[in-house]
Formats: sequence, C-alpha cells, structure tokens
Amino acid sequence: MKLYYHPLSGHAHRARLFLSLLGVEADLVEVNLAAGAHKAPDFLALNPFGQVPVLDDDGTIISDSNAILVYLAKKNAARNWLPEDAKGAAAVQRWLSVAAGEIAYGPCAARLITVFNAPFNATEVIARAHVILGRIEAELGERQWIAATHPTIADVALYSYIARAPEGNVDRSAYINVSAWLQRVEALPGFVAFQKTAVGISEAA
Ligand SMILES: N[C@@H](CCC(=O)N[C@@H](CS)C(=O)NCC(=O)O)C(=O)O
Repeated sequence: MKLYYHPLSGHAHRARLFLSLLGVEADLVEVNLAAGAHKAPDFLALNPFGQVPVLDDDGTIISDSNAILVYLAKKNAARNWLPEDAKGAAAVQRWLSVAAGEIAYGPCAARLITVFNAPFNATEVIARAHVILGRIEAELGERQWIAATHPTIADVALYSYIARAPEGNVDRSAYINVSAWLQRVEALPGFVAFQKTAVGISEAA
C-alpha cells in the first residue's frame, strides 16, 4: 500500500489518518506540489485530476480522499467505519458531501489563502466556514460522533480542515462541542496529527 500525499494537504491527511486509525501499513510518498510534480505525466497517469491524495493498493489506484476512505472502510468492513445499512450509510454520505462541499469551500479555502496564497476572498470563505461550524456545533450537541453512535469515516473526513481552521483565521473557540469532538478524534487509537503551520490565529484550547 502506498499513499501519495503532501504533509500540508488536509485532504491527504484525511487518508493518512484513516490508514493509521485502521493500523494499515502504507508507504508515504511525498508529492512535491511546489515543484508541480502533481502535474507531471507520471502523476497524471495515476490521477488525471493532478491532486493528492492517491492510494495505490498493490496496483489498484484510488484518488480522491473520500473515495479512499470508502475503499479502506469497505476493505476493513468488520471495523464498522462505514455502516452497511441504508440509513446508516446515508448518514455517513451526508457528511462526506459536507467535507467535499462546505468544508472545502469554507475552512479549507480559508487556509489555502494563508498557507498557499490562494486568490480567494477571505471575508467570504471565513463567513462560509462559520456557517458550517455552527451547523456541526448544533449536530454535536445531539451526539458524540457526527454520523452515528460510534466514529465513522464521516468524522475522519471532517477532522483535518476543522482542526486546522484557525490557520485560515477561522476562530473556532466559541464552538465548544466541536472542540470536544476534535479531542475525541485525537484520542482514538492510531490517531496521527495533521502538521501545523505558523500562519493564522492561535488554535482554540
Ligand atoms: N476532491 C479531492 C480534492 C483534493 C485536493 O484538492 N488536493 C489538493 C491538495 S489539498 C491538491 O492536490 N491541489 C493541487 C491542484 O488542485 O492543482 C480529494 O478529496 O482528494
């Protein structure tokens, strides 16, 4: 198993975190985004989208962080990170969609401005981040994990960019249920942290 990643990519961290939570050994292959290695022909042959992460499971190539989570959860189905029943699977998918939507265009985009100089409107994306953090805060008032009574890949998909939201100048100190949930994820056996950068505001306790 090989994971093509970049240490500052939250999408890649999502995949790396789940491999580690599962206890699945994988070689980490760092893709030099700054040098444009993700747009070179050999990488585009793996993922024509030219993005990390990409998983290579003995020749089975999976790109897209959420697709990797689904693939690994299905391969390790007994661990129940992705419920098989219709309602349980839909509850998880609902939050995978949020990870690919509101989180990508909110806290992820805000951090892209500060970490990678992305040309986005900070006021707009920070406001978007607060809308989704508010919604997640309300959901986590009802239960400990976002999509079930136990951790699922929905929690893994949401974790990385919410954990590092302050790097994008998104102050999450008021979201106490979110902070408690982040700590629950961080206490899971096999948890591996997403590398911090020095940008943005200091993290909520
Ligand atoms: N939907 C993709 C998004 C991945 C993504 O945006 N990766 C970024 C790093 S965080 C990347 O490789 N960006 C380079 C580019 O798009 O050119 C996923 O979930 O894996």
